[in-house]
Amino acid sequence: MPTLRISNSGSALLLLAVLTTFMACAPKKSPPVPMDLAQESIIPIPVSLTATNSSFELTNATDIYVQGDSKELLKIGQYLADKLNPSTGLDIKVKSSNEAPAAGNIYLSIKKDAELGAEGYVLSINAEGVHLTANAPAGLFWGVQTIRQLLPPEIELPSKQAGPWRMASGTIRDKPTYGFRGTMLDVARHFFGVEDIKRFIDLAAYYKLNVMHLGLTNDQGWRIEIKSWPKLAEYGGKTEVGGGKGGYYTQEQFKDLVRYAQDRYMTIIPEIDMPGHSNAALASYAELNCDGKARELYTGTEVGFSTFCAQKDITYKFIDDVIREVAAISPGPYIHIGGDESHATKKEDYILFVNKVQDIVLSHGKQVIGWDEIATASLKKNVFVQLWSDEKNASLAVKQGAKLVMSPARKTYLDMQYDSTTKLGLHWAAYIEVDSAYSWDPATIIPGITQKDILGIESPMWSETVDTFDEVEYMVFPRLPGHAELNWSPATGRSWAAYKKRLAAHGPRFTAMGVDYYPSKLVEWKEDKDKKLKN
Ligand code: IFG
Repeated sequence: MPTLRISNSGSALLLLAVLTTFMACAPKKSPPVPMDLAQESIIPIPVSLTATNSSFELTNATDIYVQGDSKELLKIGQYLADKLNPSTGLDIKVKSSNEAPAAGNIYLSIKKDAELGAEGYVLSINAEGVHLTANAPAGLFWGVQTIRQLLPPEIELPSKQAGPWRMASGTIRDKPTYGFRGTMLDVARHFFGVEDIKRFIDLAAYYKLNVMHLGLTNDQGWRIEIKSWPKLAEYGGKTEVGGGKGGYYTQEQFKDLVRYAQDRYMTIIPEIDMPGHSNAALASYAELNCDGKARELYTGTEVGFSTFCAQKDITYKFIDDVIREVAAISPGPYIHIGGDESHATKKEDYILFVNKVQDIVLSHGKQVIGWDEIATASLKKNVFVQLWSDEKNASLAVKQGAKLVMSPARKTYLDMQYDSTTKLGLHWAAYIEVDSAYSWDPATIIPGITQKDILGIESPMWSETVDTFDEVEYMVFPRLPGHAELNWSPATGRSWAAYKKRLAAHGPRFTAMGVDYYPSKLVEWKEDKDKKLKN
């Protein structure tokens, strides 16, 4: 400590008095509270993490700085600020800067790091600040989800909370195993409005999923406006399972959903299920039926009784019109053509139909994805096949050079009951408790199918037995976070015993986000209030 040399005692006393007064007024910077980053409960678990046993605290002096003035980075910064401000009340602002900000702030910047790929990120936290870097904006967006999970669960509450708002310090390097990390909502059996879909997109993004597959058409409903065939939505969308009022998305509403998903680095995959699961269209236009007779609207839950007429030219004119209009409002690369359970279609007609429809989708600049039965046709290049029930079709697909989206029903179908007492859902594939949903590996579940054949996992939520989004949440959570981890995190070292401890800490996060989750008895939920069992 340098010693002060003062010529005489008077000025020494004066100087001492000034220093003491100054020290007394300076804001007391309490020393950072030690916290252990390795004890945090991030889902999906990051690839690597180094804890440094300190912490960073958000204060009313904290702002979010983004490097440069790119609108995209400012949007990600604002997304984070909008997640932090309601519960902290800190009025965190988003600012652009060309260099790292002063201490006490959060900084998002693009920094080349080849190992991280297109979606990876590095999150560095110390007492002075938080620095999130990535090769591309998507990586920053996924790193922002990790920041959210490193703050107390109360951060997700919509109203001002006491705090403090501390994050454990250290460094996280993270990136996904699979590039296609999806979930699906069947909006045809029961219709779910725009706000429900936006909420599902938000919740899926929190767990770093990047695909939202919407089952837009089925026997019970046609849910997307097609201007050249207006009765599809107006008539084919007017009911649902159980006879309810149904509904549909106008093309403007669908474009709004696409934008909302894009802002969360999520791709919407529209599914037009065909040739089967098509009663709503067959009820809307008589000419689409082989016998020229319009079908009745259907509000039951049987499957396999409907088919487009593969032998009629008008069928392909119709499909070309539909695919053209859906492709025009779907910036993502894929159109899902369904292809499942076409029990009313002759085999040779099914193959003729699927081969023709693949050409139609390709002619509109989109890539085909379909349920695993399409592998029985002649697959074009670059087709994705979604395994759901027949493992032989998966092998057929891979033999034809297709890549697989893994949705084995007995592991990923979120409409399956948890156990025999679950009031909602079905169990034709399996009862799927939370541990069973987590304890499998897509790269080994089918003999002969390995990681190189797989794009990723998608978790479908079929809606025969649910008609509110609350009920969807009950079936989707807490199983979807486990699937998100199988999609994002490395398979090595994975165990239900370790995962369930992290999942337990997400109970309060689900509650803070208003998610009506199934409080499985297999998990010691860190909920401080008894959650009434909905079973
Ligand atoms: N199988 C049907 C779905 C739905 C589902 C309910 C597929 C690909 C059973 N097809 O899954 O339409 O009815 O669990």
